[in-house]
Amino acid sequence: MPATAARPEESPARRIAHLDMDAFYASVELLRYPELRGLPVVIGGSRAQQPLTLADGERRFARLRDYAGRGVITTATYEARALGVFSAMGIMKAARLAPEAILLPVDFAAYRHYSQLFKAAVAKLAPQIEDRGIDEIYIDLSALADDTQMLAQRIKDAVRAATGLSCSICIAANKLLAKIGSDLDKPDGLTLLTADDLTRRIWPLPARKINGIGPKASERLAVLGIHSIGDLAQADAGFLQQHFGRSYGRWLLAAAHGIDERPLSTSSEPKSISRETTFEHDLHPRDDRQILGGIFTALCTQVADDLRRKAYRGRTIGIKLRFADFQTVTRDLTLPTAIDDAQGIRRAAGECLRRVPLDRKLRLLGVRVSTLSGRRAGKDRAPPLQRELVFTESRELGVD
Ligand code: TTP
Ligand code: MG
Ligand code: MG
Repeated sequence: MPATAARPEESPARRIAHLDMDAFYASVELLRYPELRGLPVVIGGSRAQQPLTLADGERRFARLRDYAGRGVITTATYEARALGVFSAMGIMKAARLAPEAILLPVDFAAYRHYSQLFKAAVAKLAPQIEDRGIDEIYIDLSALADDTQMLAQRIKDAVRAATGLSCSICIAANKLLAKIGSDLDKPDGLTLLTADDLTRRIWPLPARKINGIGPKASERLAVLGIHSIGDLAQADAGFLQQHFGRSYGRWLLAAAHGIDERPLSTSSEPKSISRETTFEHDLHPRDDRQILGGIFTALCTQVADDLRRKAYRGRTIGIKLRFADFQTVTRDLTLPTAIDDAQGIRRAAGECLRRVPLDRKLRLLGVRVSTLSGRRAGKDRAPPLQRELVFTESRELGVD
């Protein structure tokens, strides 16, 4: 075991919570359509899947079996997951597994609203928060006096009171363990992990449950006979460093032993803001020039709106193209001054576009603005780079 293993006993124990909303987008939709509670529901459609309200007030919902297109599922209720339907699965594939499941369109504005509500509710109880995206946060509870279980319950109650939604929370000694733990008793989980739980609850889990071991690393570990976190913890330090490099090899072993000294990063400045869309049908830059032009302009407008809503300007404007064969190309350019207007973004993105040979069909188009500076503070210096905000949508187009 690495020498740092004894540290947690020496330093005053930290209490770090990870909170993650349950089936977030789907749960927000159920607030709006309570008659769908208990049913398999999938979120991922576009406007075409908007429920119809009949003359008698009854609502008619789209079913997965009626879907035709290339949209992807953002999330599904636990009832739909029981049928094998999960995030990132194609809707057509999901339709074969759960043809009767309800399909609802994505409504980012609503999810952002509830995201703000739950974060504000937690901040009132515990202000040390690291924002990890739309439905999750870390909370540092170390400075608070109360009993850990009571704090966790109070936070869950506050989230429910503010939003009507359930979340899962884990309190552990650090971010790494809290993140793994919040998934252990989902949905509506309240998990406390102590030092004893490492071997009992963490080691039996697959190595990929560690945030930072992605699909590639977990595949390489599996080839080496390392499947569980426990396997990883028992591995030889030199062997891991030989296969994964010094720094990642060391980190892997420390992570498997539940060691993580990272503090919370409490400022939540995004490093880029982008919008991208996968077309319902591949589009050719020549034959579908007008449609593509419209989509391109709309993406620029959306990014400009996102920038202004979040009070940022950006100097680097980039584009992303994915061709029908999945080859992905990006181009960007950096302007002398930061901008947040749709026209300026469209002009710069158009420049980038001219640097890509457009001779094949496209399946995705994206626009990104980075090198951000806070507009509100009037500073022209880029804030610390921490995370990316990407709004992905699947768009239905009336073309064959
Ligand atoms: P998650 O927290 O990963 O999932 P979840 O909240 O739906 O379900 P769980 O109870 O397991 O936490 O993601 C939060 C939201 O982010 C999710 O509701 C939809 C969106 N999302 C996508 O759009 N695409 C994805 O591939 C994933 C994983 C999530
Ligand atoms: Mg979640
Ligand atoms: Mg999440």
